[in-house]
Amino acid sequence: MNTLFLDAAFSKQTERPPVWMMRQAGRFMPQYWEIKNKYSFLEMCKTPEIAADVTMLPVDLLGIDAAILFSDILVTGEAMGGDLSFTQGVGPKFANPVRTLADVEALEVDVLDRLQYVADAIKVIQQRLNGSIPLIGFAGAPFTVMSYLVEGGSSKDFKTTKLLMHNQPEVAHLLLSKIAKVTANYLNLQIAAGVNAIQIFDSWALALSWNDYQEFSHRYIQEIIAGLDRKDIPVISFCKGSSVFAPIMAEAKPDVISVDWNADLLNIKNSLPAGIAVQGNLDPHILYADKPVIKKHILQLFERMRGEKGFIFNLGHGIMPDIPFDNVKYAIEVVKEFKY
Ligand code: 1CP
Repeated sequence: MNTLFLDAAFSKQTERPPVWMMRQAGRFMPQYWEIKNKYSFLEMCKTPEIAADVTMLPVDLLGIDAAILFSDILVTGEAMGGDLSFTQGVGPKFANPVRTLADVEALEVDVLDRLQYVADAIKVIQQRLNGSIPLIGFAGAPFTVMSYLVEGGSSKDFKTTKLLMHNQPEVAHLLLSKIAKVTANYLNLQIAAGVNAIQIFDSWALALSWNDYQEFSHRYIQEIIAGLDRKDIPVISFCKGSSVFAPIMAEAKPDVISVDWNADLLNIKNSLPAGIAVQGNLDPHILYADKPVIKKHILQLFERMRGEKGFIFNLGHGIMPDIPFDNVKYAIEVVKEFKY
């Protein structure tokens, strides 16, 4: 197996930084659309052979150092009772938003059988990967998943979610603790099925104040990580807002913190306890630019991180759907040609 990714995640020396990209299997790929045009998004997630086909696209076409399971962070919310749909151009929707104590009480927690399709997909993917590179499993963090359940979909300001947190904190905490229980069980299901690493996505933590981040997000991530059957499986904690929250994130004891693009990556790494690796943190917008610009920005980051153990190259957030495929491929070539 190519162990670059796992070695860097455990802060061991590597000959170059390993590379994978958030949303590497997705809409920027013409081959993704060939599959997407035949099935709905949830059908793709729930049919192990199709989820495996999509997971393998960036493995075969881009040569990344780690694959990530094709699924979505919202499948936990669906399993708990959320009426989830994805519509082209609209994004995710929960038709039955969770806003009252009764709504929260109605959500189920003992739901692993409804997520068995993910374990099945992991087994098919591992057969296809055949030991070539590691497979990353993932789940959404409780705060980010809660925001979709409460808002009923995407949000710009998280107004309804924050009102619930501030006016009825006990209801928000009941909801978060239910999501956290399901998430820990769900990640352990993925570990048992054979993933080699775990990433927790708290995409919208950036919306929270320092105190609210600790009370409504960090606590639950800490609980999830503490409940994982980790063995030799590294845990990556990602949030937008990590430039600010990294010191709190470190208290949950992940192996890796995935950093947004606002911060200087070396400064963040130096501020963390020894043994926590960093992942990141190219601004994904760089991938719209001309190739010499892409190369310059990647090499700048690598010069800054030269000599550091525990660095995984990635973007500060996911690849946007309209980034040219060729630019993504080029960026990965630049990384793979680099030698420390
Ligand atoms: O229409 C389509 O083709 C569906 C688009 C799509 C895709 C390809 C969605 C809907 N989800 C995904 C896959 C996905 N989602 C992966 C697969 C692995 C990969 O290649 O990275 C992962 C890890 C996710 C996780 C996810 N879903 C996050 C966290 C990561 C992030 O980018 O911040 C979030 C916030 C979601 C919610 C979601 N699902 C889909 C969309 C369009 C969104 C975001 C909507 C919004 O902005 O609120």
